[in-house]
Amino acid sequence: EEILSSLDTALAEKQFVIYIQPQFNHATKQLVGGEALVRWIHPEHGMQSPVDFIPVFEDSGLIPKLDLYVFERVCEYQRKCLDEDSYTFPLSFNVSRKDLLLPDYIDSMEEIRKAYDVPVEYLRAEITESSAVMGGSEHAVEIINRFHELGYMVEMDDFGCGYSSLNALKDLEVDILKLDIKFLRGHVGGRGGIIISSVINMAKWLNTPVIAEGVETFEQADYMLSIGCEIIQGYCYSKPLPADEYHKLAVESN
Ligand code: G
Ligand code: G
Ligand code: MN
Ligand code: NA
Repeated sequence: EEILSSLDTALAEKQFVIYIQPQFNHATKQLVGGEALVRWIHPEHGMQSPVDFIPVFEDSGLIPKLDLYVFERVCEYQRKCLDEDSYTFPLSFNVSRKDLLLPDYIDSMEEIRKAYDVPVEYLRAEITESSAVMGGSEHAVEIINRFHELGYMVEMDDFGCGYSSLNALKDLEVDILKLDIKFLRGHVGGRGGIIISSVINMAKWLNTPVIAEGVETFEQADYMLSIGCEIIQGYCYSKPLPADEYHKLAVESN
């Protein structure tokens, strides 16, 4: 397609930027970190959503290139914080299943991280439960071990949205669960509430902190806090922000 040939150009011309969605501790109202989310500022078509273009990058085999570009922007931003500020919050970045099928993907990440001299504790890899399972759980275990050897925390993204969340959780020793609460659809009670509080309990037994994603109202945030989940990422606090706006927020909240 036309879009395909333009992907390489777009990367070369740096038409991609990172937005950062802040994460808050709802008990203290403090900002505690954020997730980097890519945006494509297309010269003719304007801002494109990753929902539309990530699948195209995955199908065309260009996704590792894009994800490494995003990872580099994250390292660059963290370097800036480390230089300018007395504190730096950890940032999560997304890793595609296709990235992890490349044997040297993590080596390439490490080259970038070292070039920017960012300590590994400021960087957290998000993998989705579906990507973990679809690559084969043995492979996923290897990947997670590799990240752990290097000192990265690994987050399981979109937990609860796939077909085999529990299976993935059984096999994969991730450090943080990102629980998408979108399926509550506005109200906090009912079957959805029972399922969510059970997941929070299970995560406690597994000693795995949970970040609630897709939290749209403070009623939902209060509910999550009441069942033991403090960390909130969602529209109730903030949409994903341009990096400089996120930075202002981070500086203010410290
Ligand atoms: O806001 P949001 O629309 O940003 O993101 C939509 C989807 O695109 C999410 O599932 C998210 O995980 C994915 N996504 C966002 N940024 C990236 C990225 O840099 N790399 C990959 N692989 N996926 C991303
Ligand atoms: O990587 P992941 O699929 O988790 O990306 C997060 C996605 O969720 C992004 O598309 C982001 O814009 C979106 N998102 C973040 N907060 C909210 C929210 O409160 N409600 C909804 N509906 N989507 C959200
Ligand atoms: Mn994510
Ligand atoms: Na998610």
